[in-house]
Amino acid sequence: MFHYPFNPSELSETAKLWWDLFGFYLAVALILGAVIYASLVLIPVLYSRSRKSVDEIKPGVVPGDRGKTLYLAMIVLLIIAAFMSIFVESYISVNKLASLIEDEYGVNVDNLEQLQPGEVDGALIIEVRAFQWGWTFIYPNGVESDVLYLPEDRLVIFKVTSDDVFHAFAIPDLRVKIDAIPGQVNTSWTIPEKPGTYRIQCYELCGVGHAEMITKAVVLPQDLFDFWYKSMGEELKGLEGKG
Ligand SMILES: [Cu+2]
Repeated sequence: MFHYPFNPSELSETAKLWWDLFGFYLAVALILGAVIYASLVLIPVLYSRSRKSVDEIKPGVVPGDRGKTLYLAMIVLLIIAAFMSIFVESYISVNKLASLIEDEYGVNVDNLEQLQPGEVDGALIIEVRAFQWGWTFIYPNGVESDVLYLPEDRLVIFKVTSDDVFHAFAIPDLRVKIDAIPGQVNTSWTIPEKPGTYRIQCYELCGVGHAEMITKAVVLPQDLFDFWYKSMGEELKGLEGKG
């Protein structure tokens, strides 16, 4: 598991994973870039030293010099190894986080579609409805809000859909992004790690109000979130009782 030492954000588990993978891809790209640019300089120098006349070079015939052929073969192998390492590292990192979540919450993050809104082993499932132009967040206790309140250090699962056209739900700081499609429910998740206020924005051009389709995610310490959640739920019950 590669850890990116310059990670500017430990705001959520998904953000941490994102930065670690970004760091790994960057390292691979830098190494590969260095080898390729060095080759651009080295190969003409190596070949020019052989001072072969144009008549000696025959199309389709590899020069007899094994050293240069070996050098080229190693570059090709390195490029293949670099791509393989990206696949392997991504697979290992994603699976490691998934198994941690499975241990803690009993939830398989590859299989969230089956879960129904409601609380599952301490995880919070929130329904996200996008519309032209805004957001509604519906909690398991029936509370609806246009600001997304989240508990710190708890698995939060988003069930995302749209009332009208294609939108995309995103909390960039927490590295959450998923399409909101009418007639379809897409699932995403995160574990917020730091209380604070983060921007929520639509990432799919959805009409003239697209740029203003902004709200905020407020991550609260668990006790504060529980207080908000309970008191809003009781208020809702009170209103329903009167009606
Ligand atoms: Cu939109």
